[in-house]
Amino acid sequence: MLLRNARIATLGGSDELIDRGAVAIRGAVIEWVGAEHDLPTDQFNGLAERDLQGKLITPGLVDCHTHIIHAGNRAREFEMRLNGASYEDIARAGGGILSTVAATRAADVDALVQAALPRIDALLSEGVTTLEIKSGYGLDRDTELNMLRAARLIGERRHVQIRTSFLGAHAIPPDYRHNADAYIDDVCIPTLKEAHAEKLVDAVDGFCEGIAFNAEQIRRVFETAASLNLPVKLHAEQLTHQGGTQLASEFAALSVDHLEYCRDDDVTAMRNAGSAAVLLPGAFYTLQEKQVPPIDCFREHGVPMAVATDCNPGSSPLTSILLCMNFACILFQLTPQEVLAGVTRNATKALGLHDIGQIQTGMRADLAVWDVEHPAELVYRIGFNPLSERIFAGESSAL
Ligand code: DI6
Ligand code: FE
Repeated sequence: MLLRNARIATLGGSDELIDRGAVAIRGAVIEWVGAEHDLPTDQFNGLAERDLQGKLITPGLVDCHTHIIHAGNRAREFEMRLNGASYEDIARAGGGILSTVAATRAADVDALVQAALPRIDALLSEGVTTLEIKSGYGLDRDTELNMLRAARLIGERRHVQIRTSFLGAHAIPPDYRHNADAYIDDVCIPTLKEAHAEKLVDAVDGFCEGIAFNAEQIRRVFETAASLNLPVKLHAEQLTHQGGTQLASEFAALSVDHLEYCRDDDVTAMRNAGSAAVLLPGAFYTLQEKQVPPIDCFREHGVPMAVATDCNPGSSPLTSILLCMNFACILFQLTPQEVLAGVTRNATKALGLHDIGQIQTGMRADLAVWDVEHPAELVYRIGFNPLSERIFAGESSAL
């Protein structure tokens, strides 16, 4: 198809919009993008033309950090936190992630898919075309594998690209309560190998935190990842500074995520490693965190900033990427341009993908068409969805 008379945010480097622009799509691929007056019309005679009447086209949005597959909910803990309990208190008392682990272990693959689909659909309805999904609520062999199988099934049931991350090192399961090292060696690492053999793993993640694993335990998981040629990413410095960022940088992590308590020398390590910073304002908001990630330092060192929902039942029960973008501006002082790059070009970097995230010749035609004049309009409204059309791999899905 040939989309004409559109405003286009290509995310190709400059923030400039193309006014009266066109995008030519053949099959799943973008064949041409530019201003209408430069369009080599004869080259695209066969394509179905569509007049977009000035609507804005952006790359399809990429939610690069979610725990969207899980069973149950944690509304009760939400109430406990409103009454003064902290996220860490609840985790140490055996609630938190472990309460979702109990619910998730009790669900089969099909139940996990069914539970996740309404949340997935909420994201797709806001223009998401690629979504990362982590395991990490099984913490045993069977359930970790089932979560990843459920993630792959979602990619078959919906027009969306799914990227999986193995997060076996997410929390210490009750059966290994005083033996985190044995959990890593006897469960986490063997399960990672099995999941990889079943082609269920695109990247390996961990939670480096006082209430989870220390850097030396995560290191063993990352060494296994390296031996399997899998890229890594890490939840680091979310609640306290634990040195996860330095470790992740040693392994040239695709991304380091959360980062509220990260320091200047962590940022330089990330820059040297080429890692993206994934900012998760939904967790910051939900936990009423006060410490903002060092945004100016990321800017100064040119560390690409991505923005994601962290959709999970505890610290970020957020299924709106548009609200997440608004949070990133209001809570972290990102500009609307930075936020748009954060859910497109830079989110793509955080996943190690190269064929999406921008509107460029040769890239896959994953696009979002918005009934707005300017990208800032996507970000500033609260709770309004101006998506007019979503195009995944060249195919338009009516809303
Ligand atoms: N950090 C998070 O924000 C999620 N996991 C993590 O390591 C929270 C997961 C949960 O509370 O269920
Ligand atoms: Fe997370």
